Order: sequence, then structure tokens, then C-alpha cells
Amino acid sequence: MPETRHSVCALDCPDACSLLIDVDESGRGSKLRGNPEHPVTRGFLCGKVARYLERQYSPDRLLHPLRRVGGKSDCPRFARIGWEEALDEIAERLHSAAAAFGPESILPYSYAGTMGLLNGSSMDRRFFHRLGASRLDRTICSSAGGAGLTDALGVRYGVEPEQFRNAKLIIAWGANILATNVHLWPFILEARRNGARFYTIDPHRNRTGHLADRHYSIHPGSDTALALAMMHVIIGEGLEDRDYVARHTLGFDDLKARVRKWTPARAAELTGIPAGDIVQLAREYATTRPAAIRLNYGVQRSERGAMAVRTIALLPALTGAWRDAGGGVQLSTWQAFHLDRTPLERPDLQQASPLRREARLVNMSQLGEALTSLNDPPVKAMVVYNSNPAAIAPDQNAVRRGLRRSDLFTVVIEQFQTDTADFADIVLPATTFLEHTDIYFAYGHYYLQLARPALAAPGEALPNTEIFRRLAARMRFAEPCFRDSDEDMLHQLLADPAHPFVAGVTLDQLDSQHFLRLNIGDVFRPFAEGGFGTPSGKCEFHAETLDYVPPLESRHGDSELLARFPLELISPKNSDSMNSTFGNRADTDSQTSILTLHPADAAARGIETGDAVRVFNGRGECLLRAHVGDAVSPGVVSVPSGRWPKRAGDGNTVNVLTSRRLTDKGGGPVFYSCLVEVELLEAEKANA
Ligand SMILES: Nc1nc2c(c(=O)[nH]1)N[C@H]1C(S)=C(S)[C@@H](COP(=O)(O)OP(=O)(O)OC[C@H]3O[C@@H](n4cnc5c(=O)[nH]c(N)nc54)[C@H](O)[C@@H]3O)O[C@H]1N2
Ligand SMILES: Nc1nc2c(c(=O)[nH]1)N[C@H]1C(S)=C(S)[C@@H](COP(=O)(O)OP(=O)(O)OC[C@H]3O[C@@H](n4cnc5c(=O)[nH]c(N)nc54)[C@H](O)[C@@H]3O)O[C@H]1N2
Ligand code: SF4
Ligand SMILES: [Mo]
Repeated sequence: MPETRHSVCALDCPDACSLLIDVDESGRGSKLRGNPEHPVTRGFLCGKVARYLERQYSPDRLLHPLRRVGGKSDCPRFARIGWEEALDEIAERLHSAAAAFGPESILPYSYAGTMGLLNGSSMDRRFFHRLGASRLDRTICSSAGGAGLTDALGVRYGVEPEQFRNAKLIIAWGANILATNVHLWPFILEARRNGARFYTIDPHRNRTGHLADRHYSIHPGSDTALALAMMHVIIGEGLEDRDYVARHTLGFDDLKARVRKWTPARAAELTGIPAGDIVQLAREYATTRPAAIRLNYGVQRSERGAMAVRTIALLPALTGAWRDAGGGVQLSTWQAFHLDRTPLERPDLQQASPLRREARLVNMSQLGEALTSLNDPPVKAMVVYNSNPAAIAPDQNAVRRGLRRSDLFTVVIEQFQTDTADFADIVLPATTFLEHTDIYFAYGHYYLQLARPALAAPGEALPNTEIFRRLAARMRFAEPCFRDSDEDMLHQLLADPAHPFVAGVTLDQLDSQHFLRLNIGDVFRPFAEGGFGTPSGKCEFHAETLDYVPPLESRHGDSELLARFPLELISPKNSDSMNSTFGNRADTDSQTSILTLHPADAAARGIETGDAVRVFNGRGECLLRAHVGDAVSPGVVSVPSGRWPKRAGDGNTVNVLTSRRLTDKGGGPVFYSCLVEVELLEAEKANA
């Protein structure tokens, strides 16, 4: 009889599914499924994780420490070494980099390969803080949107997923729900069965858009103009909720004056959405209750992404949508998990480092620049874990130039031999979330979760926590916190949860119940009675700073650039991977190798579906297959992201095209403000 164990999906996904895994007598996992008892993730898994055991037991798992044989420009070759040897060499190289160039010449590089707090941000942070290493500004995903949401609401949480079932109008705004947030979908279906309308606002009509009652095809990076024009209509027609505005907002009169010039006609020109549709959408939004906006991170990967999120997030305060269960906006729920993480991360250890101060901050979205042109000191050693920058960071050619430096010592802690691992001097094998203990917040629901190891680790793979614990011992860090076990750290995190949302949460409870609802009441209406996280406690419009400027790389941007590269490229998530995490699977390639372009743009270039095309701009080029279709508007091309460069014929992915420029706020990458040109590949022309 197989035994059923509990786990939690650790991938960087808003849903944070509660999992059940059947384990046979030999300890082998035989079936992975959703836990039917979890109120949000309700017993089903997305397609990619339903097959996670393939990854778990893949013959390609990294099982032993490896040392590079040969140079960084050569074909990557590695030889197996022991843990002791690997740790000694790393400690020695980190010591010598710190001695010669100062500890800030060492750079950690990590993101959300696992969302577990222990393996994502505990012993690793302690280690780098004590070392005095550069701090990494973790901007690659959501920092622009986080800044925009904070400007609007003062906190980063919103409508709970369960309440979407009560909505009568649901707008997926830059949110590909079926691909990236599939556990919200049943709540949307329930709402629709009860008469709700479901609209999408997106430059790409993907599967979610195809299933919508209406799809608004918007030009990339122009959402702020749409939101301002909606405000123009709402206020112009007196559809705002006067009572809510009076009691819970600040600056309405200025806002009214500000949006007067934002006519639907003006927004139509910038967004590509007809003025009549904008008027209709604004009226419906203001007069339908409850009205929920699922805003996702797609809108904030453009040059003024923070402003876009901020402006959209102001809408429900104007219409009073926050009053209703199922009314408001949700971008993230993360900040409701009010557990203090400083005991895990111990930033105070920086004072015990040779620097005796806070170390410099390096923006992860400009890794290429950091590795090729940073001085005082240059980066001489890098430790990568929970991330695959050679595939996912913008300006891929610059990133690779940096990773190829023969004087850069690189450690990569990984489950698989990624493109990043190919540049490593030392590769260390990491466990998966099924093999280690961890605790999980979520960014798409309000349940705190704990998972214990369900399976034994293969070969010599170790959890990140243990790897940094052993490295700390090698570096002779004397502080007792470097000997804390994972269990100790869990106790430290849960020592005295003070905030009402988490008050009384204990490790025992988490161990026995697996998931715990935060103390937010049965029905969470976060701002029904105001209570915003702003200094005034009100939703502050600050109209004087609300404005829209088109991205430099867009159809209304730099005309010289546009003349050479006339197409706007977006590279959203593919539906069958998790960023590059499943990029080693052939079915990921079948999505990430395809460029969708509009029939008019295709005809002008003599391109047909199935043709090989060259996509290029001033930063690089990559070869893809064309798919001609009207899921995108003229002037827009779309390529799903997440490809492994080494699986592409030319070794390049869309990220050779994306720029190192940063967003208006939050220092985020501008993946979706990217001008390119597309042409039929010469060979295909010759064949024609
Ligand atoms: N299957 C799958 N699921 C995932 C991931 C994955 O890689 N694959 N990644 C996870 C991660 S890391 C994240 S951050 C989340 C992200 O989840 P989402 O934010 O939902 O995903 P994105 O694909 O980044 O963007 C969402 C949508 O925004 C659209 N979009 C692009 N530019 C614009 C614009 O200017 N305006 C508007 N209105 N829409 C725009 C895209 O076409 C896309 O349909 O998903 C998580 N879930
Ligand atoms: N063009 C384009 N580029 C993008 C995006 C886009 O939309 N378009 N999206 C961006 C976004 S939103 C994000 S979040 C980033 C994501 O970029 P990354 O954070 O780099 O995410 P992944 O590509 O999933 O790589 C995570 C790696 O962590 C490893 N890993 C998983 N668990 C563990 C563990 O416990 N220990 C260790 N040591 N390793 C582990 C996995 O094997 C995997 O290789 O990509 C960004 N890049
Ligand atoms: S990737 Fe997301 S939807 Fe899929 S199992 Fe993990 S948490 Fe659930
Ligand atoms: Mo992300």
C-alpha cells in the first residue's frame, strides 16, 4: 500500500498548490496530485506539475558536485568531485576574492526557483551578510508592480481568490489566468455561471482571451492611458462612489482636474482600443457590482510599468468596488503574510563582516552590466542558486559575455545542468521541494503552508540551507546562527507572530494541518472600510504625478529606433513551463520557438506560418518559426519566454533582444518594451 504524504508546490506561481504524493514501500513517489482539501487549489494541478515526477526522477538530475575541466569559452566539460573538495575550493576562492578585492567583489544571484523561505532566503542570506558580499536587488519579476501597488494602496494585497466567485464583472488585466494562475479559473467559471462577464485586456489574445466575453487588444505598455481615460469617463459622468471617495480617499478634486484631458479619443490613439469601447468599459466597470480586476505582472514589464499598476489599482477606490466581497483588485497577496523575516536573514550580520556596514546593492536585472563593467570593486566571484540567469535575464549577450570571463569564479547550485551551470567553475547538486523542509507564503491566496520531505534526495544532492551551513563552517564563521538547523529557523520565524493576520500561528499547527488560513475573517474585504497602508490610511490619488508617457521602445516612442525596428515584441510566460524551469523538456521548445505575428506584418515580409525567421534588433538576433495569426494586432509580435538557449539551434533566445533599461520605479526589467524587426531567413528565401 502506498503511503500518502503532504507537500506544497514550491514553484514561482501565485497558486502555491497543496499537494499529495503517494510513496510506495521502497520510498519512491508514484503519484503526485492536488490536495482536494485546500480551499483555493482544490485538488487539481496544472499540466506542468502533474508531470513533476518526470523531473524528480529524470536521469539528467545533478547528483554530485562537479568541477569545470577546460575554459569558459570551450564546450562545457565537468569532472565529478567530492563535497569536501568542492566546499574547500569554494571557501578558498571566496577568501581570496575578498582579500584581494574586498568582500563586495562577491555576488549572490538568486530568485524564486523555490518559493520556500528556508531554501530561498535564510541561511544563504546570513552567509552573504556575514561575508560582506554585495547585496542583490531582486527586481527581475515584480518590483515595478510592487512599487506601483504600494503607491496606490500602501500595501501589497487585495481581493481574495475565493471571492471572485461573487463578482459580476471580472477583468483579467495583463493576466493570462489559464496559463499562470489556473486555480483562479474555477472561481471565475462559478461567477460566470451566476451571470458575471469576463473581459481580458492584453496585447496577445491567448487561451484566456479566447475564452473571454470580450477581449480588448491593447498596445504594449499603454495601460496607463487606458486607466486614465476610464477615470475620465467615470468622473465625467459622475459614476464615482462619492461616499467612498469622501471617506476613504485623498485628492479627488485634483484627480478630476487631472483626468479631464485624458479623453477616450486620446487614449484610443495610444492604446489601439476604440474610444467607444473605452467609454463602454468604463461605464460597465463603474456600474457593475461587485467588480474584480485580476491584475497580473504582464502590465509592469514595460518602461513605465509601476505607473501602470498604480493607476489601475486606483480604480476600485474611485468606484467604491472595495466595499463588496469580490470587488477590488488583486495583483499579489504576499504582504498579508506578516511574519518577520529578519530572524531568518539576519541583515545585522553585515556589521560583523569586514565591511562593518551595509554592502552595495547590485540590480539583478542588469547582470550583464554588473559582470562586464562594474568597478570598485569588480565582481570576481558569483554564487547562483534558485535562478537561471543565462536564460531568463535581459540582454542575454551581455550576460554571457560576463559569465564567460575567465577571471570570474562562478558557483551554480542546481538540480539540472542549465545554461548558467554550463558557465560554472563548480556545480553543486540541489534537492527539490519534495526532498526538503520548507515554509511557504503565497502570492495568489491567503494560506500559509509547511512541507516536510516526502522523498529521499538522490545521489549527494543537498538543500540550499545545508549547503550554506557547510560553507559557513568552511569560512569559519563563529556566530552560533550558522549552526541553526532548519527546525531552529522555523522556530525563529514563528517565535512570536505579532500581527493579527498571523497571531497564534504555531509550527505544530502547520505540521498537523499543512495549510493555515491567515486571520482575515471568513470573507476578506481588505479595504471595505478604508484602512489603506498609506501614511493617511486613505487611498491617495496624488494626481499631480499621474501621467502617461509611451515607452521609448514602442510605436509611439523613439522614431529613429522605430524606423529600424518597427515591431513591438512581448515575451510572456509559456503555458507549459515555469520560466526556464522545465526548459529541458521538448514540449517547452514547441512553444518557445514560435513567434506570432499579424497577417499584415507577415505579408509585408513574405512570411508564412512555419517559415524560419530571424528576429533582431541592435542587441542581438534569434531564429524562430513564424506563426501567422490575428491573436496579436498589427505591429505586435509575441514569443513565449522560458527557452533554454542551448536547446535553440542558434543558441539564442528572445532575451538576446530584451534590454537592460529599467522601469520607472522599482528598478525592474522592461522585457515587454522591446522593438525588433523580423525577416524571412535567407535560406527560406532561396528555397522559395
Ligand atoms: N505556465 C506558467 N505559469 C507561470 C509562469 C510561467 O513561466 N509559466 N511564471 C510565473 C511567474 S514567475 C510569474 S511572475 C507569473 C506571471 O503571470 P502573468 O503576469 O499572468 O504572466 P505574463 O506572461 O508575465 O503576463 C501576463 C499577460 O500580460 C500580457 N501583456 C504583456 N504586455 C502587456 C501590456 O503592456 N499590457 C497588458 N495589459 N498586458 C500585457 C501578456 O501577453 C500575458 O498574457 O506567472 C507565474 N506562473
Ligand atoms: N523574456 C522574458 N524573460 C523573463 C520573463 C518574461 O516574461 N520574459 N519573466 C521574468 C520573470 S517574471 C521571472 S520571475 C524570471 C524567473 O527566472 P528564474 O528565477 O531564473 O526562474 P527559472 O527560470 O524558473 O529558474 C529557476 C532555477 O532554480 C532551480 N531550482 C529550483 N528549486 C531549487 C532549489 O531548491 N535549490 C536550488 N539551488 N535551485 C533550485 C531550477 O532548477 C531552475 O533552474 O524570469 C524573467 N525572465
Ligand atoms: S505551478 Fe502553480 S498551478 Fe502548477 S502545481 Fe505549482 S502552484 Fe499549482
Ligand atoms: Mo516572475
